[in-house]
Amino acid sequence: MDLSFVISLLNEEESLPELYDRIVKVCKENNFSYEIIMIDDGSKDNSWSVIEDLSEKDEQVKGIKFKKNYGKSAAIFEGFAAAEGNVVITMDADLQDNPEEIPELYKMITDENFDLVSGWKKKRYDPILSKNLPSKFFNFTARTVSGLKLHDFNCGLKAYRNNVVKSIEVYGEMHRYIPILVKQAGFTKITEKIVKHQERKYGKSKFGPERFINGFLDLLSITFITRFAKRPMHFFGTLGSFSFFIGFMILIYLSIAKIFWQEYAMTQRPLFFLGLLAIVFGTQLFMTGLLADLVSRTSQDRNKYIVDKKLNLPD
Ligand SMILES: Nc1nc2c(ncn2[C@@H]2O[C@H](COP(=O)(O)OP(=O)(O)O)[C@@H](O)[C@H]2O)c(=O)[nH]1
Ligand SMILES: [Mg+2]
Repeated sequence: MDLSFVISLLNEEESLPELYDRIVKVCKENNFSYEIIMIDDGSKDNSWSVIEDLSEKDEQVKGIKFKKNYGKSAAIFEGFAAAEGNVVITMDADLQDNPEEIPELYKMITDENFDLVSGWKKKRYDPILSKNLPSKFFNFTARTVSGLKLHDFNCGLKAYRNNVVKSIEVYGEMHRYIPILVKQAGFTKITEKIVKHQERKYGKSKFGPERFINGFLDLLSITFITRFAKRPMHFFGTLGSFSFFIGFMILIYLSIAKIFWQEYAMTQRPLFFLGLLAIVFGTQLFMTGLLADLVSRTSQDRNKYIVDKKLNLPD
């Protein structure tokens, strides 16, 4: 199969039929074999019955219905698990992304050998204050942290090589940072393509202001987890030992001073408290590292590595 579409949605009953028609039209014109996986994330409207209708009409339409709203990352994760096409395309269901971009994205994966092509809504049709500016800030931070030169990390329209989506775990609100996850999984051919963006035709945006805070915390945790999750002691242990060492040296110095030349009590010197603090703080960091190490030892995927190729061995 050439293409899998993974479409996660929440309350998009009006958009779905048109979205389906346009995707199928593009696929027919280009002779792509396809499947369309729609994940209904606990919609309160008729989205699911629309998906049921579509799937009766066309068996290439596959549906997953969540019992309740788990979030976009969860939906995308399930969609990825089901995707069989050589190229996997994620799209928003609200028709803000153009299905007409698909052939070009497909070609970039198959012919130009990219692992991930991320859309870039260079010209956005969203409110400036509540959307565009915050998103510029996010993308700047994400760029700095990850070293990936992308302008629009969170664009809904993306194309992946199939083994890429099987190698990453999208959870929490990590759908915003999928390119970072892909990079951390060891894929290097990541690029972007300018895509046309449309104004929302039906309904309204489902992401409110809470996404600023969540998005920011997720960025921190993604940076930390991908760098240190498998070896937390390296992070905490280094900091802790350093702090402990400084504190220890300060106290040694104060003791020597007291023994040999200082007349008033050691506790009257502010430096004493700094030394004490540094020792306590260092010990705590060290213990945190030790505990984190114990936790990560028992974690189920402590030995989960992504193997690229094997020779004379079963898969
Ligand atoms: N699975 C899932 N999808 C969602 C959720 N909220 C929004 N979406 C989908 O994500 C896409 C983008 O959402 P939208 O509200 O248009 O966000 P905006 O384009 O950033 O304003 C649409 O296809 C929505 O249906 C959610 O809670 N869960
Ligand atoms: Mg939208």
